[in-house]
Amino acid sequence: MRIKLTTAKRALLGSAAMAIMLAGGPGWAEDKKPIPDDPKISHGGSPADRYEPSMTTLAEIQVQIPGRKDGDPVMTQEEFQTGTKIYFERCAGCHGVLRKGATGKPLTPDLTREYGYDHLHSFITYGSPAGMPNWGTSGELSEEQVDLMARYLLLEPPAPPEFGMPEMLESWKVIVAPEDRPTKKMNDIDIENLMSVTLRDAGEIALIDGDTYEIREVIKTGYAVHISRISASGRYLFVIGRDARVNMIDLWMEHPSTVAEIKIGMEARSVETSKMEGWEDKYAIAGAYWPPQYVIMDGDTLEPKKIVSTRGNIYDEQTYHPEPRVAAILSSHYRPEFIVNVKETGKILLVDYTDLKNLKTTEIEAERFLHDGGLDSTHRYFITAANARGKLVVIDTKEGKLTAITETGGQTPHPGRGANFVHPDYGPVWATSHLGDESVALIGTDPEGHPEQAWKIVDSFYALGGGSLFIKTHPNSENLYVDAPLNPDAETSASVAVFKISDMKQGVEPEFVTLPIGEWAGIADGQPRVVQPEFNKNGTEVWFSVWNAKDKESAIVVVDDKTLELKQVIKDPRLITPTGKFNVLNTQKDVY
Ligand code: DHE
Repeated sequence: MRIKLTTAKRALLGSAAMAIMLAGGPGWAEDKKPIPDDPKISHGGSPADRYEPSMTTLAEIQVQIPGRKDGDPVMTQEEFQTGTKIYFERCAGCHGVLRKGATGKPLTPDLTREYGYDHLHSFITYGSPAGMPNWGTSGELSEEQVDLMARYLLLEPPAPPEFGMPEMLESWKVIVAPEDRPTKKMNDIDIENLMSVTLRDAGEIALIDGDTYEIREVIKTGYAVHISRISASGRYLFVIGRDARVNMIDLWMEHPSTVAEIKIGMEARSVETSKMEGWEDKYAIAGAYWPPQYVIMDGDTLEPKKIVSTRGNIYDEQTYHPEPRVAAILSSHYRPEFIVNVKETGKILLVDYTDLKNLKTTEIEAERFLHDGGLDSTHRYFITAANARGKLVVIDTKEGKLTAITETGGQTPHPGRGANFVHPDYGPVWATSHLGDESVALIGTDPEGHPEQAWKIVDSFYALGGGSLFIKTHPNSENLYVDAPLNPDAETSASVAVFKISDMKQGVEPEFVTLPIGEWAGIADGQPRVVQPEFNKNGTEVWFSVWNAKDKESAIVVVDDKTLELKQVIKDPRLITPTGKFNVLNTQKDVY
């Protein structure tokens, strides 16, 4: 069954969603209850609120009250520990680990003492129009917790531990040495069509055979595992958990499994490997949220070679930021360089890995709050979202220079790696959807053939609703898929919009069909969200995660890209909270 939405229904869904989002608080209508057990709910009600980072690993560390002074509020060690846990899980994503501010305001004691207890108490209780969630009135924090947090913020923040070479070396394990690994592929899997699926709350990945839909392996990885990336040769799979544990998996083994692992910090989100010709599989790199740093590792063993801190000055204000997090990392195809997004200082680093002893880095002034992004179809340009600023930044990876910074016109662009296709009127474009509204924006990517359109937003149109995280197409596909997993409406968050690329026309709002993926999964219990379209290697099928609470059934739904009909529902008790999916060939070759 397929539903086609009328423009009126679309408008209604869009505006209802926006009304709820703009209200700032949870604002869940009775029939649209938050999805139970969802960690993101703890950040408040709007899609953007719910997408703020949780420093869940830092939340577990043991801290001491920093030297109490006369006049400090009385707080027991136990209360301080509880306050720290709540702070790292719910506040640090916006206000920073050290409370020096990020997308949210700084909350250092010099400021909080000026505000005073009563002000802090009501701020936490009622929130603010600027985006602070109403923790108290929404019931997210109890009256006791609001009181505790108002007192906690008057104290000096605890400093979480650093994580340098001794800690990394201590965590580093080579489980199968390179010389003991197979010299040829020892299994019958079509590795190029293998899908590495994040099982978020299980701290595992599932390797699913793209030909047979069979789960070939389930492999233990880091906590709240986040993304997978593939080495240039396609042999090694790298997986990173939010606890900053990197697993290196050898896909040639009879039963693919971890051959090396390391922890590169306390909180992390990104991992990548060297892809430049002549440097294939030589190095791996991972970026951390805490401590703010990236580390370059040996591509065969994960031996840590070089740790580089990202602490430094914000690109425009030129004031010091103590904790600029490392967001997306990509590998250049034009130079032996890693492309590293540094979120809070708004810098993109091009890290030359040819000589780690004499490390050369090009530091590009971009925009603050860099998040995710991908390459254009030629792989020359890196396009990335400074999402809290509503902008796209374009880097020329061949020349090593900033090319453009463009407003998308939407709120909080969130492209994943984005989607490249040839628009019938505008030529080659790259697309992003948005977290904060229902729009999809297309940016022209062909400065040679279409110089008028290059690096401008050439079109913007409506998809299902706000709360989109990922958008995808494939060179062999005629379709553009847009999800909306963080939309407050349960039906919308379980559906996907599909646009026919050849029907797109200048000046005409494109129609889309809505695929009820959640309904197709046939899950009776819970309110699963549908997240992250990912193609198989030939671009003939697109896979969706039907992401339910961890104690409820989830699924992967496979759709035939030509007919848009259901092809397969993959269910298995081991598929706990599936989210990201990474086809080996598409990820290895940066095809999206
Ligand atoms: Fe992600 C990519 C950070 C929450 C699924 N996510 C990324 C990247 C970053 C990031 C920096 C880019 C990595 C790269 O390319 O090197 N993600 C964050 C957060 O800080 C945030 C907002 C909150 C947090 O506490 O982690 C966050 N992410 C989520 C989720 O809740 C998602 C939807 C489900 C999950 O598994 O956790 C999620 N993020 C993903 C996925 C990608 C990703 C699937 C890779 C997309 C791709 O196609 O490459």
